[in-house]
Amino acid sequence: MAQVSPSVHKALKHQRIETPSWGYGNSGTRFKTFAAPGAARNVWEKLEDAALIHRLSGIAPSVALHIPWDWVEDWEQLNAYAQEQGIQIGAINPNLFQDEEYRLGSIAHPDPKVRSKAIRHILECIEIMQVTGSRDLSLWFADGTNYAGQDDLRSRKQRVREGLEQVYAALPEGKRMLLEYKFFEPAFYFTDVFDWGAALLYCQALGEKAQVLVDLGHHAQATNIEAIVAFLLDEGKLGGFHFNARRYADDDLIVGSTHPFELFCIYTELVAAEHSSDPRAAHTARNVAYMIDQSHNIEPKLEAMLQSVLNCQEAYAKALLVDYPALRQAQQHGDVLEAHRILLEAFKTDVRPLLAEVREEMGVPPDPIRALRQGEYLSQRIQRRGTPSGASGYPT
Ligand code: AOS
Ligand code: ZN
Ligand code: ZN
Ligand code: ZN
Repeated sequence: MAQVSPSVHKALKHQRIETPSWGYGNSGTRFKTFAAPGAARNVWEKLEDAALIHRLSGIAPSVALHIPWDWVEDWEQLNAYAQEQGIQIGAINPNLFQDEEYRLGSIAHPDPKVRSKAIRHILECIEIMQVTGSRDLSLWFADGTNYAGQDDLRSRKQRVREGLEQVYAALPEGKRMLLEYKFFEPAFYFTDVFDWGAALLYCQALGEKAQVLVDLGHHAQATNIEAIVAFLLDEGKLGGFHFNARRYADDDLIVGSTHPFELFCIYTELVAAEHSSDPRAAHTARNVAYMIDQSHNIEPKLEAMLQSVLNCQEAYAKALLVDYPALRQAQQHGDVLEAHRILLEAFKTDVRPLLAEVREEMGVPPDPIRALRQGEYLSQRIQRRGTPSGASGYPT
């Protein structure tokens, strides 16, 4: 491989990927959750696992929490524990879908009492963010309807808007709310925040502290996600990602496992924006929250999470190798295939030796997967934690 500029090394050392607490515990599909030996049983163990992924990769220093799955009485204590482990608590995700009352939705529910309950829970999450020092409130609403006529769509839109306004008003300076869209599931006829355009409109109406969150699994087949990323960057409205892989629907599998070229193209948009002369796009790109949102059912949890972090690292490394000035020139000249080849050149580069070098410079194992497999990490966890039971998701 040709000499790589020191700025590429520097950028790779500064890359950050946040892992999700829910990826360390037993989770599965609606059919079955298989029990994983040694899986984390509570939030303390999830933090311990997130810290291990950071020690092995060097680029995963924070973990997103989901409330109330990760509820504790004393948030100061949890925060101190995270710091002791060498990580930080990242985005806070309220749960607006698991309670009985949410059968018809949360902030879009026809009953104002249910809407208030949902808002109270989100406000409680903002309080938690104050203690944990989290910057981002990560909002995903399962709200939607299953049948045409079930509810009035314009009224629902207005309820969502009102609810988001209340949340926005309670958001302290320096904090952000990231609004995640999803085109279907669990609702199958209509979803209230159904695409990036709807999310963008809500965020634009709210103000600067509201930005869009792009979950790679939340798009219809063949949607050009990198184009959405470019558009949102240019509008100053890309707040963050939920990385995962999708072939069919919201598969939540290891990011980069199905469409590595798509992940690379997404990263090229981000790298280009970071270095762009447009201050808004550059500022937006530098503040993007890179988060993983995966739920592994048959894979060993730690290895699946580590692999995901490393796949993001590989995609980013390749995006950094793109010859952007040459690319712009080819674009300017209308040289269709030269422009395309410039991207492919970087995509086809084997960056593994470069990454091994960078990791040595960072003091982490050059081959983190091998280090995880050879270390006693999993066997120690199995000894200590046993096999926390999985659950059948499907009534039998
Ligand atoms: C659901 O499909 C969304 O991707 C959510 O972001 C997420 O999976 C859930 O809220 C876990 O916190
Ligand atoms: Zn079926
Ligand atoms: Zn998500
Ligand atoms: Zn999802």
